[in-house]
Amino acid sequence: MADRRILVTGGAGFIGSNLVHYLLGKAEQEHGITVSKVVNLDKLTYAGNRSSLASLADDPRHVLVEGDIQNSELVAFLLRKYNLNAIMHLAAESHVDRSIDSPEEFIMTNFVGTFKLLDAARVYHKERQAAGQSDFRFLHVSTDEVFGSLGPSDPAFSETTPYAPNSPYSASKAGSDHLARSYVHTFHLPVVTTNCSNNYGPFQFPEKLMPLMIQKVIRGEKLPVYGDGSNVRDWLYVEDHCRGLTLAMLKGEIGETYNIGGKCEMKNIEVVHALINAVNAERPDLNRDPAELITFVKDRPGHDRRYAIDCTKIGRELGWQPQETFDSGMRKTVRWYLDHANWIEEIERKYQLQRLGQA
Ligand code: NAD
Ligand code: TDX
Repeated sequence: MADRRILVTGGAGFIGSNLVHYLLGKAEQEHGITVSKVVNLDKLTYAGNRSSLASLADDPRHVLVEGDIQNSELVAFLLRKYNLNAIMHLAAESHVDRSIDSPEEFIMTNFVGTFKLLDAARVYHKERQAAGQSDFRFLHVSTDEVFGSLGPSDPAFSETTPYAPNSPYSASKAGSDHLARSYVHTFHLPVVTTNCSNNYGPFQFPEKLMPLMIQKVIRGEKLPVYGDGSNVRDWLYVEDHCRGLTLAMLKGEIGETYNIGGKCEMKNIEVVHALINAVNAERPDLNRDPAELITFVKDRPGHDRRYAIDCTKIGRELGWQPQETFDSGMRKTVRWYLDHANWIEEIERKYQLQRLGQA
């Protein structure tokens, strides 16, 4: 159990790359484990970036494989070749606005892809069990969006809140959560599921609220706030999420689900003001004026009003608590984007080439 050999799916994306760095960095000390191999299976869509993993280029414990989770033969090959004993499944199409514009890829990756991965894991786990090895774990990484939208005074989502997904993204994730559950009950696959709130931090593709707004504040561009800006999200610094995922993988009860959240509900407009203030504090020369930049634009169709997470269970049972406050995490994040302009420029260049069909 102490030596973990892990297949991370989607490990070139935002949370996945932070997770790979965490597993091969702080995780060993924080959890008293050895991570001797991380096989990172990623399709390298627009959201996946080799450059987020550049500092691991000479680390023999990390292998990046460009491939699709829907490729069952490839998954089966990797599990056996590297004698892996855990899967941490993050690969997904993750952006709600894209799921409204073109939902099909969300169904294929998030639902069908998760099914293919679960089924490859089922066969592999059975083989290992027959050989006397029973230490396998499948961590299914999901979202708070599966629970739908809260009214202003509704209690936060708990693990027993009924599912009520409202976008093709959240519906595809909800479907994948149900598949994961069914594989525990029907096939005794040792799956643990987590549902987390909005993450922010380094290596996040600049289509999501925080990195998009930070870039625009730096460049002095208009900040498109959907609707009246009063939709509420709960915000969690990505490394806190990675710590929670690792704990759930190592210590979570098979078949259980754990909510992970930042205990930090904020209106979008408050987040945007906080980001402008933080950029101005780091770069007083920019001196951006919120009134000049903030623009209220047409609302997202079906825009969920409020998400809030009750994360008592993971605190009580696994001893997890967020370590960053919104203020400390947000300031680190703003500093990171200011210091890594080259990361943003490189992925913007790659994205433009992909759109032109040249990459
Ligand atoms: P992301 O979009 O930044 O990264 C997704 C990664 O998956 C990319 O590297 C992409 O190339 C890869 N990928 C996509 N399709 C693939 C396929 N078919 N096969 C292999 N790889 C594929 O996403 P993220 O924000 O890092 O989210 C990771 C996971 O965490 C997702 O499952 C998401 O639903 C969940 N989650 C995200 C948040 C958040 O705030 N970002 C919150 C809760 C849960
Ligand atoms: O330009 C914008 N303007 C704006 O007002 C964008 C991109 C977003 N928003 C609003 C919409 C949301 O209320 O900000 C909020 C956050 O938006 P996103 O960053 O797109 O995140 P969200 O839709 O809340 O979903 C995120 O959290 C849960 C992730 O993208 C999901 O993958 C995760 O499951």
